Amino acid sequence: MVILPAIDMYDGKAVRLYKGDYQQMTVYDEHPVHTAKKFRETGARWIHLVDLQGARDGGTPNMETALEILNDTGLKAEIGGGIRSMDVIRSYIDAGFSRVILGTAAVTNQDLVAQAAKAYGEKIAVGADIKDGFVAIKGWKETSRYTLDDFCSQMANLGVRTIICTDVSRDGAMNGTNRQMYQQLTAKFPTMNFVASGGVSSLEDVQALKDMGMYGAIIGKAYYTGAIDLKKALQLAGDSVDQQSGSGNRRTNISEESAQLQQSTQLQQSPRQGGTS
Ligand code: AMZ
Repeated sequence: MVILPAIDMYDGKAVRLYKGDYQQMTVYDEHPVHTAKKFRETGARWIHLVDLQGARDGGTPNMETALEILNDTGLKAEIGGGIRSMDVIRSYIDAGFSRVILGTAAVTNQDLVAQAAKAYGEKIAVGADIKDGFVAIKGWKETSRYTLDDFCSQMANLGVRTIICTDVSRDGAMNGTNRQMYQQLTAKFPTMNFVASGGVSSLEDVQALKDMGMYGAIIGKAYYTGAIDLKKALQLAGDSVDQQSGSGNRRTNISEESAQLQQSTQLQQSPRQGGTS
């Protein structure tokens, strides 16, 4: 499973919101590229970036910051927030982003989704941000009429394979991720790649998501608060740079470490394990 540590950008800074509320914002880094470099040094291969102003207002005010992160770290990057036209999709992909995420446009402009999926294939993902049972748009300030299931079916029909699914009520809340929702999604849409986002707060969450066949997990607040040790999460998921491309002994050591970690995680299962909250 892929682990994507996250940077949400606002005014060029790395911030976190509580349940997507722009009034409840914590600034974690005035210069997000430093945080991104730490992700890289820790062994991450991927980064998840969101332009929060773009998501709320449209446009891409944090594009420069995003490009700096991409170019200075060499991480594989996905980005969402304000991507609502083919021109913007093209700019990000031409700049070297591995994946762009369409949220609002996936609800309001499905011709764009189909056109983009046709032109860029796996580089196009959509965000399914679930609020009160329906897909939320425009910085999670509005909800559409799509249920998660209907939305995923529709996106599959349009040629999209990767869906980043956020339970808004868990985002930044550190209460654990919505395992039941992801379990149902992977069972119902076995050919899709699902990325879990929102509330991933422990190594047990990471293990559970991996076990149910999720393609990826986004780690946001849990990284910034120290609740999740990114290196351990990467090892548990089998996604650190060393595991993917390391040589000989180092690789063996990491596999052993990963097995031990997995064992100890299973031993320390929290009461939440297997539950829904
Ligand atoms: O935290 C929020 N309020 C928020 C957020 N993180 N609102 C939107 N987003 C993210 C989505 C998706 O990655 O999870 O922005 C992207 C969607 O943006 P848009 O502009 O396509 O709807």
